[in-house]
Amino acid sequence: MRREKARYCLTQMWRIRLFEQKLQSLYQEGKIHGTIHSCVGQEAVAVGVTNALHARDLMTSTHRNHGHSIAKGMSTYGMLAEILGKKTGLNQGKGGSMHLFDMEIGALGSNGIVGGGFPIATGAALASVMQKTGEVVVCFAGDGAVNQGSFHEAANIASIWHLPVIFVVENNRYAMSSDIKKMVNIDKLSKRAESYGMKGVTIDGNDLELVEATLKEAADDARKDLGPMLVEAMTYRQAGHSKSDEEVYRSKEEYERWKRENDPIIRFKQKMIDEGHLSIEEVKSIQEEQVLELKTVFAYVKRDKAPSLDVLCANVYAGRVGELID
Ligand SMILES: Cc1ncc(C[n+]2csc(CCOP(=O)(O)OP(=O)(O)O)c2C)c(N)n1
Ligand SMILES: [Mg+2]
Repeated sequence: MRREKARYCLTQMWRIRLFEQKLQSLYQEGKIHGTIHSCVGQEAVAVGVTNALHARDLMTSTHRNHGHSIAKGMSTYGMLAEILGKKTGLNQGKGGSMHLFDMEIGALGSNGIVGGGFPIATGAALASVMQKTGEVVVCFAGDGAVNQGSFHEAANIASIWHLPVIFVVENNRYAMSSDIKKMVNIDKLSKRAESYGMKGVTIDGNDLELVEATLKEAADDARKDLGPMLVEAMTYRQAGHSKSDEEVYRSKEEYERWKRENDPIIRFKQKMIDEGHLSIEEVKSIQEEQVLELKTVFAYVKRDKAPSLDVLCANVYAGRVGELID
């Protein structure tokens, strides 16, 4: 891995983690309405996947969407403003955390409906084929989402029509408080791919380089009309499910072990140092740069105003028929 690439990957992972940590404290201060879902511990999936995509490729995200969005290139300013309900937000502050959308960077939207991204991503892949754009679509989903009917319908149609969609299932072991071991009777979720006649693989999702290499192959195949793929990325969420989670469903030991032995940032920076791509000083300064960047972003966002009543009501309520035609 070249030095610049190593810098980029670590920068992106820190950008995501610090963003999530900032949200956590803003939430505790009562400054965020609605809810948020932290992806701390899952950063390597977001960065590895999006590294393998072309800028024009598309993605759909989930309720745990901040990492995917930042990694794909969404502005942290626009995101933070959106989450804090400011008119400078990506959706003028009307959508909040679970409705981050930015067509400029191919982000077709996050989704508060578990499994809601499958049909959207599959439809976008069909559009890509029909319009011959060459775009590949990544559909992020959680382990809980593959038990939804939408997964099975999308997987089947994507396979029979050879659509360029890659289903990236982030298996963080839990769907809210439900342990994956109690929710499915197979050892690997990627096994489900076979029953739809598509390729499926389970990988270590906290190994950024492996995630990127796997996705690169999947995207190359999709571009060659070789059809969709299911990639199960094993990972772990280090935070609670959302903001009200007593975490009685997992042990402290399990959590501590993942944090200590399998944190994607610690693993990546250690590997880069060991392989001589980055020095200890560089690794430190990357983190410091990101602390400063986020501080600056927040300082500006904080001063922004909430949307006016007119803006708040626009595109929310349907007008009278006459108004709509006008
Ligand atoms: C259709 C639907 N059912 C239930 C919910 C409530 N819900 C929100 S997140 C979640 C768990 C999702 O788990 P998973 O897919 O593993 O994603 P993770 O939260 O672990 O990232 C549930 C059940 C929902 N939002 N939508
Ligand atoms: Mg999960």
